Amino acid sequence: MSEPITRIAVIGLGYIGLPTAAVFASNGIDVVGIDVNDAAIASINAGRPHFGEPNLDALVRRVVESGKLRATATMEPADAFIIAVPTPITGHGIASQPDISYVEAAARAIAPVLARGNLVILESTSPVGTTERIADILAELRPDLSFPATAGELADIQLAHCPERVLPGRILEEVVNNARVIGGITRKCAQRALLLYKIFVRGECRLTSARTAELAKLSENAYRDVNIAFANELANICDVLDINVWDLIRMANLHPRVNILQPGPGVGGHCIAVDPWFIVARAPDEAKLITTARLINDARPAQIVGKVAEKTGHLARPTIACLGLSYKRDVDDLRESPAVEVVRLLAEAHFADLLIVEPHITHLPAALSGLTLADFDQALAKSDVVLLLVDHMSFLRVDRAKLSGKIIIDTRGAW
Ligand code: SAJ
Repeated sequence: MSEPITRIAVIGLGYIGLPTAAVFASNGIDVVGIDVNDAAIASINAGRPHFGEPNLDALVRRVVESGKLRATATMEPADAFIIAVPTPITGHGIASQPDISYVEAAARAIAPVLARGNLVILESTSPVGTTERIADILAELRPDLSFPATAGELADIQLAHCPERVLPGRILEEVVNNARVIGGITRKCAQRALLLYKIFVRGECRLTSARTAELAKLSENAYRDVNIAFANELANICDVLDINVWDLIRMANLHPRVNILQPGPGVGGHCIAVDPWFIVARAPDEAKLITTARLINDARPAQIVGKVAEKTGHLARPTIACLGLSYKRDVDDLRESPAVEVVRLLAEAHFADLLIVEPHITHLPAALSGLTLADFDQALAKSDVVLLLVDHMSFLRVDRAKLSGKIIIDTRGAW
């Protein structure tokens, strides 16, 4: 028997939780979103997302006005619980360790309201074994209910890992159309989760085990990290051999089975720069290539700063227009952004005056406090050096005449 799902609680109303909650709500499900951030709750209940993502504003406004989506700080009973909280890392570089404390806290918060027939889904990208860890926490706190580890297919509570795969900037489109991996602790758990996602997912849904789903998600991002590291390594090789790396890659990619990615100032965002460490933490001796790729990508910001110093060494104290802070094109997200790290290292090196241009933000992050956020035109007018860190469309459309006579350092190969 499987109870119909008419009411869902989404725990964590961030980049994944809020769009997911809003899409379920727009498909007629009663959704309550739970978050610890009072400002986010107030903003969502007023019909406004607390971060920028194309088309999310209109959707959130519509589902909040229709009463289908509501945000609160207190857990409520539901048929299904979807956990979409952050899973950061603690420590740095090779010492990075996954921090699943927010997932564990969500499990503890769900426990008191859990009821027979409920489905618990982990969407957060997590180290292998985290879905089972949630089941263990719930089982310990609710000895009156049965769980898959002991009751198998007959368990009162079903648990599954259904990792999100959406690309920031295209979330609403991808959340519906991308294929999904649905990993159940038992087959029945996966089948129950499939019924839930079928409410809105149009992409193919594949059922597997929770552990396979956990590693599949991590592998997708590690695959991209390794491929970007390859491009960045080529950039380093081209530097010593005096070859234009972007030209090189265009040539190599003419081969029908070669598709080299783009070098840049490093890899940012809350996913690709973080997730590979979850694999390394669980299998450090085996994950050699994944570890090396992370280290190559993490070394990029310092290499870019070295390049800037080299190209401006003849100037007494240059003024550098640093274009872009976000982790990639046309988003306002600064998390793990290599551009922020480049600017921070430049400031620390004290050899230049910096004018920072980031059209998607109104104030600088704490890591850059004391520096100047400037308007694009002003920064161009006042600078000797233009350092392109993010290939925002507005930067690519610049009037080339405004760049003439300046030292251009293009870390994205965009100009
Ligand atoms: N980057 C390069 N060179 C490239 C491509 C990207 O330097 O050729 C850099 C970007 O500038 C950025 C970083 O890599 O700093 C990551 O950007 P991205 O667009 O590759 O990926 P994310 O982090 O925005 O989203 C990824 C996606 N994963 C994959 O493409 C395998 C997305 O589908 C996942 O849902 C998301 O991670 C996530 O949540 O895990």
